[in-house]
Amino acid sequence: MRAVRAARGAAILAAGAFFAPLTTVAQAAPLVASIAPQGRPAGLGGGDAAVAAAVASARDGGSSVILSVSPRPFARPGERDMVMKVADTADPGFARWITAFRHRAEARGISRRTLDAAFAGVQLDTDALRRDANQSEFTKTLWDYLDSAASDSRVSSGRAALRRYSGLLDQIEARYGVDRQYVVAIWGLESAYGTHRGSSHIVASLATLAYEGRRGRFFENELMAALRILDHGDVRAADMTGSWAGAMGHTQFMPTSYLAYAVDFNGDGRRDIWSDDPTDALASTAAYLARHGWTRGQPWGVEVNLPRGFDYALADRRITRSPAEWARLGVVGLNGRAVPNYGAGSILVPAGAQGAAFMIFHNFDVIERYNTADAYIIGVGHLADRIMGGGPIHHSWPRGDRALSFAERVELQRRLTAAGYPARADGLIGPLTIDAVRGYQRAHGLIPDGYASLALLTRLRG
Ligand SMILES: [Ca+2]
Repeated sequence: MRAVRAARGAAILAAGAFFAPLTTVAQAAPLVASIAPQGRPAGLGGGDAAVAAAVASARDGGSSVILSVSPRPFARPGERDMVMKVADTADPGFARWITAFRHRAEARGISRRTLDAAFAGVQLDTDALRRDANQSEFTKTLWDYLDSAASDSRVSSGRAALRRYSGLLDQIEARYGVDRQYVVAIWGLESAYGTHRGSSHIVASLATLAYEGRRGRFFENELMAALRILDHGDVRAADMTGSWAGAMGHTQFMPTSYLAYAVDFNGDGRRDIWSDDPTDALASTAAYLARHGWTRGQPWGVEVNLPRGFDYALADRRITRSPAEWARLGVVGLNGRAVPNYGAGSILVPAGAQGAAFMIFHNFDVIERYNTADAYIIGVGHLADRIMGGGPIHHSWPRGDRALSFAERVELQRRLTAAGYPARADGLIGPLTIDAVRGYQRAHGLIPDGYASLALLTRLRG
């Protein structure tokens, strides 16, 4: 995300995401169900300033995406401060923290009855602590991520969901103006169409992460939101389950996002995103996208052919042109003709000149509000296309490349800086780093595609 977009995109990230744009995705565990890169539906995370800051710091970059446990958006603060103490479940400090927190919650208007029910039997969630500490240690490339995001089974399950819920999706589309395949694709990535919604007790997980402190303020804010939901009666504390970092239900809303965007679509008086029936969750997701400016009928992006000799300096999110203007520069659809006029678009080359190129539109930015990782956005968009019958991405990826580790990204940034191309050494490949890479490439006669590859690092090492 890049600094510029960070503020905007911040909304969706929830727990921690880190998200760097695209080339690699790190994850702490195999992609089981959700595939969101660990950023949390930001939007879903709400407009919390702390999140915005975390996101801003997280997203400088271009080359790697941190996926979380379930490749789900989970905003990650960054891999640097992953060190953590391991506390045991009987930690007396945690009990004291809960007591103090309850006073703060009561002062904020949460009823004692809700607090009693919410904290009954709550213990430190060591699983959440462990995952929080480990989540960004593994790295996955964009192409590996996309292979999973749009696997044959995820595509066929998505098509089945489209048929099974066609009536509901008709109503949701009519009400919110959000194309159904995107709602279904988010559902597919977030919880494998509801089959992996998470079984962590949300209050215990959030309390643990708030107590642990590394991102205490963020999680306390989410915990407070969770208690408001309980206070309102939408769900019982025992049924408020989700992922270890607080994302809940079919489309993994963080509590603050739920408060801001969830809807009661079936009219039973409760905004229920937790139960087997996905009605409210799918409508809430559409409401979320609508609220962030979804343009009906506009694709997230389309794969394009770049002309020989294309000036890669133009492949920059900050540069937008109409499809007709791009066509004049030789950028056309896979059929060789100008891309239809979907509005202004920019060119994205997530793996540099050796991989696929896309013309992305405003809806790309809207999906970004759900999770800022470029890999996630491309994953949602591509899965949506596949669900509607589209084919695989046409161009190949540099599959021989592996993802840079965090230490290697930092080393790359240090070496670029030392070579006269300033890049903050934070391990996050964002606009600043991409610009530094381009500067170095340009000065050395390389294609200035901004791709932070291992080959570039090797070259910098001399
Ligand atoms: Ca309902």
